[in-house]
Amino acid sequence: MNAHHKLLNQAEQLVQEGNYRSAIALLETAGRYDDPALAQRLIELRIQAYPEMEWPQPHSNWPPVHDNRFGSVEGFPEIGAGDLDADALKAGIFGKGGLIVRGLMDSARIKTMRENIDRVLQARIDVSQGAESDAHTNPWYRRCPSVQGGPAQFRGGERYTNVGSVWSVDSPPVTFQLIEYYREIGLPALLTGYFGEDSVLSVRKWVVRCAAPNNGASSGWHQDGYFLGDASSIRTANLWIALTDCGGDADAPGLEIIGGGERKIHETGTHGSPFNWTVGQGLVDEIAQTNPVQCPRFSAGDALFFDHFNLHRTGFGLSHTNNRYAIESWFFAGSTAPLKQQPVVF
Ligand SMILES: O=C(O)CCC(=O)C(=O)O
Ligand SMILES: [Fe+2]
Repeated sequence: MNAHHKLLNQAEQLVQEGNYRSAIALLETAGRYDDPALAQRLIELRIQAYPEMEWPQPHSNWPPVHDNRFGSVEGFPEIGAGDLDADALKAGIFGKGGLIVRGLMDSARIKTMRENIDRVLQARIDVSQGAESDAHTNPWYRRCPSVQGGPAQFRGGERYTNVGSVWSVDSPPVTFQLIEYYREIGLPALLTGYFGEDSVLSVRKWVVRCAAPNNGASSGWHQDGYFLGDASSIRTANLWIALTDCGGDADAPGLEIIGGGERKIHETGTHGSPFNWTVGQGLVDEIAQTNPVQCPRFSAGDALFFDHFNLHRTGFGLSHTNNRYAIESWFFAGSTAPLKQQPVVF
């Protein structure tokens, strides 16, 4: 038996014993992103684990108290990656609607992730054109059986291009590397401190993206809380990481985003809104009178944390020339993770 099968068998044994956490930890620590069968099995386990595991009841210290350290800051507060901790995150999200963390991803990772996104988008094109979606021939785009539904058409569907969004879980090597990165920067412990319990990712709200300049075609203003689940009960933190210089005066679209930390879901589908889930420009203009729209300048590797009450859209531009790569990772407190997003244990 080769070492690889041995690992998978050991993981299987742990699953039989009901010990998903250990099975996941085993494959994660002893496995590699470029072992396609292992990376896929790991995603299966991460999805299957959530309903099988015990999660606490939501605790009552929510919204959490915070020290309001950014009280006098105009716009989104900013910190360096070395200063990121749960208290800063609470003060950023609950005090100001978000927190910018400069230099969260190092340049080697940024380069790898951008190359990964190119590979994934290309693999999706290949698969949609009938190429074998076999583990070994096309490991970069491969949907696991536990992943339900979604925008991806595997054959004969939409025409895919080298820009667009892909669920991270549709690329097992990317999922492996992203979780490795989260561990490297201490994110699991940080989020446990933030939520007061362990958190999970999800199939549907964990996205890698290459966004083309929209140059005149606006994307929708939205609050993710409108469609994620019951906004008043879920507890979330989105880690959005720029992999390209963008926003502000950069040549690629960033995010347009309202700060202030108001905890309310705004009316959608009115005030000239193009979709039933988007907030119309007229209403955004009203809200912007008290909380102006911001378009922070990000360098590749900078990150922004915000949650499901934040109102934002992909940056609108008229003269952008560059594609923008980014990673969007929504984390949910395990006790309130919405099942329809398909929680992913990490
Ligand atoms: O990357 C983008 O342009 C959109 C991101 C977004 O809507 C989100 O992270 O919730
Ligand atoms: Fe969003």
